[in-house]
Amino acid sequence: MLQCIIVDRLAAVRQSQGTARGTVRHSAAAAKLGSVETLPLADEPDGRVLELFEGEARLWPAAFDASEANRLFQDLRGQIDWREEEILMFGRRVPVPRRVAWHGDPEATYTYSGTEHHPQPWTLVLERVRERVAGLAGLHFNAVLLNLYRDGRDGMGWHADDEPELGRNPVIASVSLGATRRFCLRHRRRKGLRLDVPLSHGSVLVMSGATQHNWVHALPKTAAPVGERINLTFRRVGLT
Ligand SMILES: O=C(O)CCC(=O)C(=O)O
Ligand SMILES: [Mn+2]
Repeated sequence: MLQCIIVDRLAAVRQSQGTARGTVRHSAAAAKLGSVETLPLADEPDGRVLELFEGEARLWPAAFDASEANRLFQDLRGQIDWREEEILMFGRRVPVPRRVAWHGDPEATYTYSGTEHHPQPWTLVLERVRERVAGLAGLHFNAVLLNLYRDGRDGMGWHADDEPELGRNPVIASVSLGATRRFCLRHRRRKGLRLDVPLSHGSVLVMSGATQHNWVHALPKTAAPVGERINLTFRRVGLT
């Protein structure tokens, strides 16, 4: 079973009537802090809608079956040139707690964390994953950012994928492989409005609509023993 952990006074409740099956929506109904919503694991053809207040996201918990996801993990772990990266923080360059890679079409140059990234070419494996993700999201992606979280000491802080080259209301398709980690979403202005989604091996999460403008997201570090995780976020750079 898939569990969405609700960390808010407002509930994210399963819609029982009048909306598509599998929809999770923030409602004004009172709910206990930390209440847990359990959803059946089976994928809907159109994914599970996480109907965010002023945002949109869709989740396919098992878009890639276990054997396919295992193979992808092994191929990417071994084939990608995982790099250390530094960001500028208070005038000092500090290493980010993860390994990264940027692949895409030649023109998909992307600036984030104060650094311009020129893409590595697509590999066969990345092209295969891109094709699958394009089918789910109904969009063509021209670049992908890869993150390797080696253990619970690796993570990513609060941010939005809202760089100017991604355009207005960017669609971000995120593929997770390896250890399940908690992906947190928080509304920018209503800070109590939060949704935690465990992203498991073979899952695909597509964020769209105004999500990047109104919400931030993070992958918190954890003291729990966790194995390696690879995340791929497919993006549309300069395509409007
Ligand atoms: O690892 C994740 O699930 C999140 C990655 C992410 O937010 C990013 O690459 O911008
Ligand atoms: Mn992000």
